[in-house]
Amino acid sequence: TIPKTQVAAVVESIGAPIEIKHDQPVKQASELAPGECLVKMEYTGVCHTDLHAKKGDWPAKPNNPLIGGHEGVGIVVAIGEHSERPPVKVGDRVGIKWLANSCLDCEFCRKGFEQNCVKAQLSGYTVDGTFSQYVVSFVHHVTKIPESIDSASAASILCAGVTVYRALKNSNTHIGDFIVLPGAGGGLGHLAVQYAVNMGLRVIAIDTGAEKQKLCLSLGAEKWIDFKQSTDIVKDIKDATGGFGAHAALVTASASAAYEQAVDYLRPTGTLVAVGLPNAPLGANIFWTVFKSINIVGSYVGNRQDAIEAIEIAAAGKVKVHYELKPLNALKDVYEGMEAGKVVGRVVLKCE
Ligand code: 8ID
Ligand code: ZN
Repeated sequence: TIPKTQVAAVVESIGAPIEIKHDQPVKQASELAPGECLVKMEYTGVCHTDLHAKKGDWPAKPNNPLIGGHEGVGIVVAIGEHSERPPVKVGDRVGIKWLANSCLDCEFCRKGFEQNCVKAQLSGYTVDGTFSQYVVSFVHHVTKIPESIDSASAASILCAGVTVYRALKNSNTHIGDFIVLPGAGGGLGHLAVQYAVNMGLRVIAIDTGAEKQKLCLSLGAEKWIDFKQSTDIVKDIKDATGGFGAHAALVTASASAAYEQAVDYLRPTGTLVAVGLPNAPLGANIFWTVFKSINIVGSYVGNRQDAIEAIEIAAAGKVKVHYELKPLNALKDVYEGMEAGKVVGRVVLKCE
């Protein structure tokens, strides 16, 4: 039976503190619209995007009061009546990603850019997210979770994993190429290291601190650069790449400083993939961008197929989320740790 109320982490207004509330309503089966499903949450990862949402520091503002969270796994407990050919059924274990729903009929959806649909609904931003016990999501966009991966290990693939997986597809790289990963010790970054190594790329990890260094090197990065200790990141990267610079940079750092030198340390024809989301201008020198034939691309989460591929690779054991498990009511502390750059890999919360 579905309870009438639940526990959820709520942000009442932009910048307000996280409150753990015990009286949040749960939408009942009979109240679900066609296409909606109710998911009983098991685990949810905490993404830096959730912290941006809590702070309201992006130009597009979140809904408030807001239940954040957009990389979660749970069980479908109800499906809206008259849902058209639902690809999931009650009892299925599914993932909830940032892109909660899209129209599937516009130009962008048809071209596989579901994330750019003008009617896109975003989990934990424009619709309530996974920092709760029950979430209303959408049958055509939830991702089935393969049996061979447990829910806590799968959760962060639904945002961090799919995002860097898709971003690597956008990086114009091939086996043997060098890729620089600023932010490599964080949630997205440590998964980028692993998907990149799986592609046969040679990874140069940039982040800070001994723990993140150890993690990145253990995951297969060939070179580590501590951005707080290096006096010349461009030289360090050129030295590590035979003097030419890297073929690609995939920036997952949430600070704009991490973007500043990318065009300088890329080799001619290299690609800068922008993923980390500071609300700031991209400070690339136009002359060198042109003169070196540099590509600059933005890469925004992934579509349904990217999510399926990213989770299957993880389920096959080729990519593992390095996470610390905490209760839902630890969210406030997790945000503080994240703000201070202290989260190594990911934090995953148990939703009950
Ligand atoms: O679709 C997208 N493009 C997408 C999807 C999901 C998340 C974008 N994001 C965005 C988030 O909103 C956030 O801005 O990616 C950014 C990173 O998310 P995250 O991986 O969840 O954050 P984190 O775990 O805090 O990791 C960030 C890492 O960057 C390092 C930090 O030390 C941390 O390990 N870092 C920073 I801050 N400045 C750096 C610098 N100058 C840096 N690393 C290298 N050089
Ligand atoms: Zn995210």
